[in-house]
Amino acid sequence: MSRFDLSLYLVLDPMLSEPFGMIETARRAVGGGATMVQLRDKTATTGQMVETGRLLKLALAGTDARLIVNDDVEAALAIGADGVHIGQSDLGVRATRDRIAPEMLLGLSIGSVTEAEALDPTLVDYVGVGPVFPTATKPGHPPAIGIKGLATIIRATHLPAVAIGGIKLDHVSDILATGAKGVAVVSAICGQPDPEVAARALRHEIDRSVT
Ligand code: TZP
Ligand code: MG
Repeated sequence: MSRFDLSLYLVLDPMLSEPFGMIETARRAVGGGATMVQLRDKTATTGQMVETGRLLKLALAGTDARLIVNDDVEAALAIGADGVHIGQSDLGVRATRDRIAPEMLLGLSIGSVTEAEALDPTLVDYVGVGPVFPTATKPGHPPAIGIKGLATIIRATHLPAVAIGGIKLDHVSDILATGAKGVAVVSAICGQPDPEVAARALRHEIDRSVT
């Protein structure tokens, strides 16, 4: 397998994951075909992130799934995560890259052509592009870019891109047709009656769309 596979990227949400908890949600999602798991908890302390992240790492051991930590570089390092994902308002690409090991992945959220053109592709491994559709999972998000906006932004970057924001099963083929390497989802997996079944359905649709 290549260094990382963006095709089915689970972003964890602690509230939405409550029925199973984040660890079990991730374990089941990976069982269903998720290739990346991002620990994203906007209210957790670094200590809590480390505690959850270490359990996640154990849960994913022996699978090909990569573990990414949102925003908290210190936690990512303590966990021994595979990478960090940051937004436009976080520490900054250069500062983050300087703090992590060279082999660690660095993901950056972008939502416009301007942001795509501004990033240094030698420092970033992949981009998260969105929100494609409006979503209740990220309150106060910037305006949705739509499929057309996604396609335009993807054309403006040479980096592998994963689409995010309001993505459900029905959107997968249109999303992948823009050149996106995958879909990143929260609520399409977290809090679903069975996260493994939900992930497997997405996996099937992804595999059907790329072949
Ligand atoms: N960043 C842009 S949209 C979003 C994040 C973290 C939330 C996506 O959640 P969902 O439930 O897949 O719409
Ligand atoms: Mg952030």
